Order: sequence, then C-alpha cells, then structure tokens
Amino acid sequence: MGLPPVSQAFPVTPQTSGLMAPCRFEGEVRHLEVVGSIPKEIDGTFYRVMPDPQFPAFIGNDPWFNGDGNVTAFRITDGKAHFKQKFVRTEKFTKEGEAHRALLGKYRNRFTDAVPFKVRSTANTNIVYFRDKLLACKEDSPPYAMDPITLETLGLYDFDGQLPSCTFTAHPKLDPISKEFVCFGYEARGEGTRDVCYFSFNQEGKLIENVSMVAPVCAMIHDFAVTENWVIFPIIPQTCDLERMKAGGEHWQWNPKIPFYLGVLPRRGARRFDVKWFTAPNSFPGHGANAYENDHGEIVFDLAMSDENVFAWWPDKDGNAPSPQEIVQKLTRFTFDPKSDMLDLPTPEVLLEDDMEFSKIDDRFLMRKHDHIFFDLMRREYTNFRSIGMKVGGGAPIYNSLGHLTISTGSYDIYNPGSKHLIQEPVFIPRSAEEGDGWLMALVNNLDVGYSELHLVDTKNFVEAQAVIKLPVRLRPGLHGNWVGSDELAGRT
Ligand code: V55
Ligand code: FE
Repeated sequence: MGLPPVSQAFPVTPQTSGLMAPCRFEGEVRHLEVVGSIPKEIDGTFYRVMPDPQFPAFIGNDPWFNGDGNVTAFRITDGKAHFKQKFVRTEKFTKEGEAHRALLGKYRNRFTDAVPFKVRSTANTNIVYFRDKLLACKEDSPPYAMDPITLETLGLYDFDGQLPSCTFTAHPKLDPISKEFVCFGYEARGEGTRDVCYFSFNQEGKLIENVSMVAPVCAMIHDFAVTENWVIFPIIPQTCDLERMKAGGEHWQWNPKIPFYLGVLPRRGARRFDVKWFTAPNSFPGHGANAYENDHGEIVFDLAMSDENVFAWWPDKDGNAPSPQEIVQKLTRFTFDPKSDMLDLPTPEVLLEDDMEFSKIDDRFLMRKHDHIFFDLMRREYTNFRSIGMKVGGGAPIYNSLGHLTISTGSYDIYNPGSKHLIQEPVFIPRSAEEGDGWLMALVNNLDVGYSELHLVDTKNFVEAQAVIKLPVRLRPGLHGNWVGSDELAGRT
C-alpha cells in the first residue's frame, strides 16, 4: 500500500513547538508536591483533556484541534493530590499505534485519510461524567467511554443503542435538579448535512427527548445552552462544503456574509418544525456561561462573543483571517423573547470589555438564574512576554488570569498566577450551598520552569492561591474539564 511518507519528528511549527510541543506522556504520579495547603473538605477528581498528537501528521499545517485526546485526572483527597494521564484508545490512536505512524488526514476530512476509518474521533475536546462513565467527546462522532478510576477506554459509546445522531456534542449538559443529560449532534445525518438532532437521557439512561431539525446552513454548532423550558443552538459562521472536502480542502471556511444564527427549540415534547432560527449580525459565538428564563419568560443567555473569526486557521474564501492579537471575546448577554415572531435578536449587552473565554458557573445553578461567572481572562500587561522563553502560539487560546464577575453587585475579582504563567479553563468546586462559594481549580503552564501546576483559589479570597500543586511534567494547552465530587463517583464499585 502506498502510504504518504511521514517524518518521525514533529515539525518546528507554532502548533508543535514551544508550549505546543506534544506532551505524549501516559502514567501516574502519586503525592504531587503541594505548596500551601489543600483543604481536607475537598474530595473529588478534576478531569480534563488536551489534544496531543501521538504521531507527526502526514498532511501539512495540522491544527491543534486534530490531536489525539489525552485525558488527565487529578484526584484530590485528604489534602493530597495524585495525577494520572492516559490517551483515549480511539480507532485512530489504536490503528496509528499499530502502523507506527499517522494515518488520519486533515481535520474532519475523511477524503484525505491514508486508510479507511469507521470513526474518526480524536476524543480531544471534553471529558464528561454521566452515570458511571467518563465520556471523551469530539463533536464529529459518538463519544468514547472510559473508566473514571483507571482511565481505561471501554469503547465507543452509543447509549445502549439509543444514540439518535451520527455525532455527539462535546458540550452535553447535566440538569442539576432532574439529572437529565441534555445533548445534541450536528451534521447529524453525515458530513455536510444541515441536520441537527436534539435529544436527552434521564437519570436511568433512557432516551426521553429526540427531535430532528434542519439548520439554515451547514455550519459549526460547538456549544449550546439549556433553560428549564428551552434549548438554544448558537451557530458559528464556519461553514462546511462537501465538494470542497472531496477536493481535499478544509471542512470549515469562515463565512462573513451569513448572520449569527441562534436556534431556539422547546426543551420538552418539541417537533421538527418548532425550532426558530433567530439572527444577529455576523459574529462568532464562543462558549456559553449559562442561560435561564427571567420573570418575563425571556431567555437570558450569557456567552463569549467576538466580531472576529476566532478560528483564524480556517480563513474565509479569499484567505482572509484576523491575526491572533486582533481577536477579543467579550462576555455578552442576549435577552430575548423566545415566543417572538421578530426573528432579529435585540442588541445584546456587553457585560465585560475584557478579553475572556472558558466561563464556568456554579453547576448547581445551570439552566437557572446565576449570579456568579468565573472565566479565563487575558490582560496582556500582566505577562512579561519578553522574558517567557517558551514560544506561544499555534492556535491555542492564551489567557493569563482568572476572573470572577458577580452580576448583581458588579464586583469583579481577578486572580493572576504570575507574569510568566498562562492559565487554562477552571473548574468550580463548591464548599457550601451558597452560589459561587468554594474554589476554582485550573491548570497553569509555568513558562519560567517549563512545568505545569494546578492552582487552587478560594472564590472568597481571589488574591492568592490557597495551594499550588506542582507537576513534574509539562502538559499541553487543553480544552475542557470538569470536577466530579467523590459523592457522585461513589455509586460505582
Ligand atoms: C472546538 C474544539 C475542537 C473542535 C471543534 O473549542 C471546536 C472548540 C478540540 O477540538 O474539533
Ligand atoms: Fe468547547
């Protein structure tokens, strides 16, 4: 078989050098060094995943988004921290391991693969706990299930044959009250299709909602939002064209000519034609913080928004893309009546002018009114770029601080881990029943020493870390993670 040649070394490109050099480490380190102290009441596991290519790609300019999912578990108990890391055994990872080389081609373009794949998932975007399993998600495929203790891959997961879509979002949401697992898939009937499938599972794992819809365009729907009565689908103006893919081109192309579409569907008992596609001027919807219904029955939806194409490595048809420094995402609030026949959305309110992303709320308030939002923040003046030895870039998001916004009071706290430190998505760990009372935990890249650290910050004392947990390795920038309390894991044997 004439496979395309491939190097055994990663190219010295922004995607695979400096901070972005692949980590590729699997293993376990018990009793990590702790500077400061971890409160004994914290008992659970912080799971996160990073794209981390096992092999150098055989196609040029492979984006960070196409790396193999490598899952990290930080077990925190009795004031101690333990580390475990394992790649998801996807079909891609396994076949490439057997062949000793990359076989999967371009991001979400099977026409460029060296051998056929049944499932192209890299399982690299989010790691979510549902019932007794961890689900390693990539939005182009069903999830892979993993054992939450050993991180062993159990296999592709189709919810006991009930999964009604070819694809599964990387951002499913668990209703903290009903424990319903609210999900969707786009390109749900195959690549290039405009079909969107909304579905949910109850606590027992039974499929209880299943609606098939058609979006106005075939474009990326990365995150979504849920309220008590509605489901909301923000469409990123990155569009797909099957003919372009067949010609060996990119799955995505930025389209500045289409509006920002926001699909709104009743959450329960909806039918195919109940979806309404609201519109706003062309812009880029990033990750959501939360959505809820206010006293007037309006939807309040808080998310990161940008006027620019945040995924600049997929330019428009003329090759135009912003440079990374031009891209600013702001915490933005849409308030609108889902029953309105006026499909153009009212102008949103900008809650913060700072460059931010990766917001988290206290998950116990998900789908209901929240008052606290935590997020990653970039204040360029906090970072000593000249003294950071390690190159940063390659498409990974770069943030240097954590923010905490209290909406009712307008109070805004900032935690900065240091002038040579970059910070990844935080998770919130609750302490009392009060919304937002607890800790944030986030992975930090200490570019001074080249290793990674976990910072634990009390939300009531956002000035300095309560504990800095040191790792003897450098982890790559990752995407998403979640905190799973030991009480939630206790159900399993
Ligand atoms: C995102 C990440 C992805 C992806 C699509 O952050 C969207 C958004 C890591 O892969 O495939
Ligand atoms: Fe995401």
